[in-house]
Amino acid sequence: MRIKVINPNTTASMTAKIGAAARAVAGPGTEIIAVNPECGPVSIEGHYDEAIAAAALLEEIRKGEADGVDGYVIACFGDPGLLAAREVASGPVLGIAEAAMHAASFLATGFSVVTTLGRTKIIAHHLAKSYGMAPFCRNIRACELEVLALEDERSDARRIITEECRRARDEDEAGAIVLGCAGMADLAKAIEREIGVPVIDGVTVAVKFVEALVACGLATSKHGDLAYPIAKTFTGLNGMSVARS
Ligand code: 2AL
Repeated sequence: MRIKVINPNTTASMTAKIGAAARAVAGPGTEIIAVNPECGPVSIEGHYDEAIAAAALLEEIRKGEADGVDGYVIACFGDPGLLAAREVASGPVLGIAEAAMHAASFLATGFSVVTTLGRTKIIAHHLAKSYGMAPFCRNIRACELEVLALEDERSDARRIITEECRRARDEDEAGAIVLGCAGMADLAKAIEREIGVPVIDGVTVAVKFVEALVACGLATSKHGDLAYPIAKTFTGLNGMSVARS
């Protein structure tokens, strides 16, 4: 099967890291197509970034449909454009926040999210509530690290994130940690070894959940609100249409 993993920011080094994490867990029959859009923010750190990035992400879903992709992962912790992506896609679409939070709820009675900038905490909070994960979510913590610091080897990101995860374990009594950025995908196992509780990177668990759903022959419901978008003209957006033949 083919799973398209979309990093909705335009930073290619982060896409490569996300693709490597996805391939490390993908089954032998699974091809991972890791992409980022050409247009949009270099990092997603707020509602505005998410709104702009979502349009380009949906274009990647449209292309994936034309290419016969079986399922998708939205590799940004705000899960931008998730429900719109499900309207466009026939196969399953999972966001990394929803995948990671659900995985954490299977492994512990409570988890804390450790994310980048404080201003993104409200996004994770809203997601936990809308996914029904609030009862499991002990806390949402920020490291005050910009997303692109995760791409800079000179930043002290790994140490700072590890220490915040350790505080989450001890101060929140979190049985598991959910990493709050796709750019942290390469850190999960090292942090887990250091602090001794499950540390969940959403990219890897989302890939395995999509794989499982496709293997079970399950696809996105086209009954009701997730039906394909209504074919219509999008004024000023050349060639944009989701009409299916
Ligand atoms: C993210 C993420 O996963 N990718 C990105 O650009 N921003 N989320 C976050 N909370 O920093």
